[in-house]
Amino acid sequence: MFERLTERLEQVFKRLRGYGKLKEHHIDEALRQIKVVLLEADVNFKVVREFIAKVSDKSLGERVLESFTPTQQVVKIVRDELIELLGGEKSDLIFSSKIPSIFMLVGLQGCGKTTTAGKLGKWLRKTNHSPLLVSTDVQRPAAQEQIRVVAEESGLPAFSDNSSSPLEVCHNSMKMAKQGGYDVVVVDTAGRMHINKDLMDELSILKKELRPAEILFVADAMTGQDAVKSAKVFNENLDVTGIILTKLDGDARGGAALSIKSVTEKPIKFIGIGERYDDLEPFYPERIVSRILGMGDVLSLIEKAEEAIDRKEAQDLEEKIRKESFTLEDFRSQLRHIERMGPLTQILSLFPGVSKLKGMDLSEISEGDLKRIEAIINSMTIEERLNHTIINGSRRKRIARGSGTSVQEVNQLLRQFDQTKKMIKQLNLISQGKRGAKLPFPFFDGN
Ligand SMILES: Nc1nc2c(ncn2[C@@H]2O[C@H](COP(=O)(O)OP(=O)(O)O)[C@@H](O)[C@H]2O)c(=O)[nH]1
Ligand SMILES: [Mg+2]
Repeated sequence: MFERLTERLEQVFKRLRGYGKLKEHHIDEALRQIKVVLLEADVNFKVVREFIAKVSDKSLGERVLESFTPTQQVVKIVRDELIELLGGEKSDLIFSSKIPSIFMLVGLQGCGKTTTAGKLGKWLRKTNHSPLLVSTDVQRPAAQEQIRVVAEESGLPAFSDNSSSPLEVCHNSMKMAKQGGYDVVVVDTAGRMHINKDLMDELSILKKELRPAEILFVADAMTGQDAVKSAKVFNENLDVTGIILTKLDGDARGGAALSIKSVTEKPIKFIGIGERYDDLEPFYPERIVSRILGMGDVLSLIEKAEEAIDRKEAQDLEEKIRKESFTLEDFRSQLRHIERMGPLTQILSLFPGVSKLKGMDLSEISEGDLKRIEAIINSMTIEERLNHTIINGSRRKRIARGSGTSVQEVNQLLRQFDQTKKMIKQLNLISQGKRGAKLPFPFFDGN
């Protein structure tokens, strides 16, 4: 589903992540690319324009550019706006207070109405309803036979008789529903190749007489903007209550899905993802967007990480790392944050060229180790903390005594800190593109 869209958006974000420091013009450029991607996916151009304007508004503020993770922030804004575009919240079916509820399926020929009647019936059955299927297509000879077959294949009852008017079939089916204790009547209606007045008149009469709880426009996602245009006309004539998008399993580019809610102001309630009667899913905007962005897990990780971090502190630390003025004092304050995924490891992982931190997994340090390290640093004078190179043999002895540890342990900590500093230096060389810069084993893999 939407593979190409996913692929293209990933490329845009990847490029964005590649810049060391994100600038306004980088975001502008990314937005231009996203615009092209959406237009290529056949999203309605007005929808695209509004979408880009909203994302741009939210991305170009200081808050994003100066945040700890500007690219992730932009990704998050794009995600949130895509969710909005798809309707925000999941939208449930509405049942009438009087039994039976009538759900009318409307749409052009071939969009999947009859198949969807079977799918929806099956889904209703699964959610403890008792649906009856009926078709109001009395013109096409095969239509009544077809709804019987669909009902049989999906294990549901269908009503059909030899009535000559759509309204009459409906009224008769209503009687059967009441007698048989069916609480929902799914009404499959006649379609046409193109929108015409006859069809709209017929459907308007049905609407007026039946007072359906739902009029669901069935849209073939494969037809892109054509589906959106007909949705608009059907909605203007019938004031539909929701949309079912079919054939999302095909090579639909995503244009219909991303435009239809915005253009009609009606929610997508279900999606059809295959030809079988089980291939119908309630529509969750958030899940679809995660699929489109192809990074469901990554996004939630980003959110977790952001919660855990004091942004201001993270920025200060990043600055120190870049200027190589990271001291034992900073080291100690980082150790205190280990239980909330300290910014140190995260910032390091943002440096270009560092794919994965290895051996730097501070979470493996035990509680006891932490206490000892902290005690050692506490026993240092402030000069020592700010400049560890002055810590000679006699100072080491004093610190060991003061912290109740051994000189070996003090040495070990200083060695560890030295290695961290070296690693930081190498990272800076790499991010500045210096050749020959290598990451010291055993800290992590470079690439
Ligand atoms: N792949 C796929 N095919 C579908 C889906 N929904 C319907 N179809 C197919 O679309 C064609 C037309 O469906 P039909 O229900 O007869 O459309 P109608 O003319 O609107 O009643 C049939 O071949 C269905 O199997 C879907 O979600 N995915
Ligand atoms: Mg049909």
